[in-house]
Amino acid sequence: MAQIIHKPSWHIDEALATPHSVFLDRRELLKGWGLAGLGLAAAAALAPVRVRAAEGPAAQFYPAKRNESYTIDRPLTPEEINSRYNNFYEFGSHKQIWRAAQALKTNPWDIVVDGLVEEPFTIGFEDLVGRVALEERLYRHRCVEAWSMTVPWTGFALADFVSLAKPLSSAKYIRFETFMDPDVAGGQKQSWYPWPYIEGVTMEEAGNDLAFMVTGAYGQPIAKQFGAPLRLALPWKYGFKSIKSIKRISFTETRPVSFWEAILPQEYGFWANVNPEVPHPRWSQAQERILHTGERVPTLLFNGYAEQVAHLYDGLEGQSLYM
Ligand SMILES: Nc1nc2c(c(=O)[nH]1)N[C@H]1C(S)=C(S)[C@@H](COP(=O)(O)O)O[C@H]1N2
Ligand SMILES: [Mo]
Repeated sequence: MAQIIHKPSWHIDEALATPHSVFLDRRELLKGWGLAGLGLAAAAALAPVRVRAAEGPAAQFYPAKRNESYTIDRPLTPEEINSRYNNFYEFGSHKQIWRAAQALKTNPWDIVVDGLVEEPFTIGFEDLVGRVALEERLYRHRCVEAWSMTVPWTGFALADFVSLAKPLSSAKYIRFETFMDPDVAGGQKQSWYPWPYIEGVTMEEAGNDLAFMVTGAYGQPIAKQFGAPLRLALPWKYGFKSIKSIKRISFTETRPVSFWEAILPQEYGFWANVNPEVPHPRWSQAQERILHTGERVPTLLFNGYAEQVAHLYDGLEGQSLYM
């Protein structure tokens, strides 16, 4: 695996030197589970790692009805695989962070809404979920590391949240911030990272039908390692845009600088739209590994969602739309 060649001036540890590189090959991972060469039946025999419906916040809303407009032509990634292969740097940079993430306390969970809105407010997660309509959607999920999954998310349109928040017409972007609690999330003790995790979208992107606020997966409240109780899913962008465990949502006039952009602006930008023809500076994006089968398939422009989102970028061709 190629490393960054030039050393940044600031302190960098070994894990940070390869953010978003593949620490574990999928085959190694399956080997680690004693599953190499075995089929799905064996994978399914793994104990599921998830919150039981009765324990999760807003559990009474599950399972939500599937919206058939958002189905895809790929098999779903088994929950047992997905829930043990995550990126959640607050809990470490390895691929076993699902265990560490169980320390997160998600109930109660308040979300601050501020910035360019008629009236800033704080809303409890359960209260928020009570004001929107939950539905299930099957989405592709493509990490910049060139692996992909297919996930049955439950949630509500980001546009519905925007209506609730009542932004001013001067708002051009939405900035999302993850919780900050180094006592619970050991990764946040690594002071060379610019915690908390930040992500952002334009108001136009937020209004697109595909932009989804996720509260559940696999028919239940989302497991902690997926970013409970509230995360984003922006399926036409690389996975790092889909920020987890959101605590604060701010409407801004200036473009937010995201966590990864602050660390490595030459590798991770604001737009991060999936494009097979634009390689990451250290690896190709032409193909992806479907996580649970190991199959390599061609990556699609906008991760297969070009028809729904390509128009969002008309007139922006001069920008780095694909990193
Ligand atoms: N707060 C936070 N959000 C995050 C991350 C993170 O480390 N912290 N990782 C991102 C990356 S790189 C990816 S690929 C997805 C992974 O989501 P998953 O673990 O549900 O597959 O979450 C994104 N959201
Ligand atoms: Mo990622």
